Amino acid sequence: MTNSEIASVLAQIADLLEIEGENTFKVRSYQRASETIGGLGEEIETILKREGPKGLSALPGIGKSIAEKIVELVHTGQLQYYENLRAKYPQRMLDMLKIPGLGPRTAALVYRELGIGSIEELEQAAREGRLRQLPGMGAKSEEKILHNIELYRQGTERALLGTLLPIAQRLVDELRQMPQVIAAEMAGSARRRRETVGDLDILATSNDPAAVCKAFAQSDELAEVTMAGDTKVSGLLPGGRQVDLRVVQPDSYGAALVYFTGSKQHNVHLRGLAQDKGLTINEYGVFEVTDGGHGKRVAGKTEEEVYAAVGLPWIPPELREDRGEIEAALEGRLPHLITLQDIKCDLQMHTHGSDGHNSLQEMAEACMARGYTHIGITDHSPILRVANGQTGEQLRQQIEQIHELNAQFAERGFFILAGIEADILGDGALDIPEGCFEKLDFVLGSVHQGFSADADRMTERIVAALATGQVDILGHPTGRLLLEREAYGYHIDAIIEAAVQYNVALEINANPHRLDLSDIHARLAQERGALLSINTDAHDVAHLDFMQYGVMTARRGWIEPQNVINTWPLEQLKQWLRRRRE
Ligand code: DGT
Ligand code: CA
Ligand code: CA
Ligand code: ZN
Repeated sequence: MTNSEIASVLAQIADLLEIEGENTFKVRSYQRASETIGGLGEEIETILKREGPKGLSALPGIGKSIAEKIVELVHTGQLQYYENLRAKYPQRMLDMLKIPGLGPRTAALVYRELGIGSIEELEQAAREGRLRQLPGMGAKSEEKILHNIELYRQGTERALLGTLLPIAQRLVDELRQMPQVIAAEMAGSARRRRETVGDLDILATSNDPAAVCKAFAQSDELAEVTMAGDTKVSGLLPGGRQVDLRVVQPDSYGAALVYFTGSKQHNVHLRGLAQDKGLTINEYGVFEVTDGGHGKRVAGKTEEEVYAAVGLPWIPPELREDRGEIEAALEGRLPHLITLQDIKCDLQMHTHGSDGHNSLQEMAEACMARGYTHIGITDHSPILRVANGQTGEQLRQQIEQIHELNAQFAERGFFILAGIEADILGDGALDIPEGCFEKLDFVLGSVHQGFSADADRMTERIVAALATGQVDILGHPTGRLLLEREAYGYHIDAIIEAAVQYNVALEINANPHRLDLSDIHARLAQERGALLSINTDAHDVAHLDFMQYGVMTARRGWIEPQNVINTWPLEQLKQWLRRRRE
């Protein structure tokens, strides 16, 4: 049983208890336990083997009774308490909670009063105007529920890159282990590192495709195999998402990779280039065009060869969206893209100081282990009570503690910058406690409240914040949550212009739910001369690994390392931060 499976059962118990009308304390304890386990760096099974149930109770937020339930779940693969709760309600009742804005209280209400136990039943009731008779509901709420069901359905058509990429990587690794496989690679949007992915496309090359297909169909990662041929396997992942494997001949591998990596628009453009050269390009190779159809094969074995045949250098998959990369390649001006190895620091993370799961020291150690030379700590500011924002007194203590740690870390070549994630208030002022600005090394300003304001007002508010001269980095600039919440209204041009004018770096928040700025906005920012900062916003040491997704988004945005302040040596960063503190 994996940690995420355990976390999911605990989260469902919390939802069911809330539907039951249980007290919030009890509900909250299951939610916390779920969050703790979901964010653990180590498998629960390993902890149990080593330390027994005691090892569980030692984790934050896990009491004796929940620890016992986890032990039962791990040992028997089942939990009676959970099964009993589930049995009280229709099978698909909890699906309703996946609809944005629909909580357990509403689910309980519509079930109790109208016997509604699934999304479809809820949709029908809303269409027929039967929800408005319920207390606290009206025609407006029916409209909103219908709109949100629509949003939910769109969301299920795609999944986060952060969810699917690790699975795709495991599948590719399995293939590479097979003796018959010469090479394997993911293709499609996952290889292009698009922020959301529809389905997984995987390619392998072998002289014995049937054996590869047969072995792949046995993979533990697949919940179901829907089509098993001699050169192609289609299957479903546990959540129902599709995976396609194609096994091709070595002569065609490069051509197939180009074809199935896409994007479709990129491929169409390539075909045009080929045509101009009297060539035709497809998933099998590049061929000379003759009167009778396909003539001699000129390329196909590798991607480099395929691109070279149409007069291009190899183009990184992240750029293959037909957003000017082919023109740039033709003119020899493809960007020198940033890589994960360029990143020297992470400048947004939370600790026990606010809503993080780890101590300052633990975050610092984990960052050192990732090879960083410095980091910035940015716990929440006082006004954000829901996230346990720090008071001035607490912040001053934290800064003291950072100085002490820095004295210890000096010999290890590591430095912590004292920062804050300061809320941008309604008028653009920053929520920085009295007398703290001078003590801080930097300020990350973010909007966390008042999302319903219109685009003009929100933009004014953000621009006003940048104009205070107190902000060094604008955190998650548009507030979007992928597949969940649209960005608040904003005018990106004005925000970028202000970032340039006031010398503020715009964040690419690397959390796979955010990736904010997006690839397109990041590219625009770089073109206009703005600086960028890629940060994980980690609330747990495990989240520090999100950095890779931020870098992927940056690469899709054509970002070069020198424009990202996280690639700078500490001295250069310090000097830049001092620009408004001297
Ligand atoms: P997704 O799965 O919606 O996130 O996006 P992709 O890009 O993975 O698209 P998918 O899975 O439909 O197809 C994988 C690749 O196969 C796609 O990027 C390009 C190639 N491909 C699929 N259909 C066509 C087509 O009709 N023409 C061309 N030129 N290429 C195609
Ligand atoms: Ca795909
Ligand atoms: Ca596909
Ligand atoms: Zn935040």
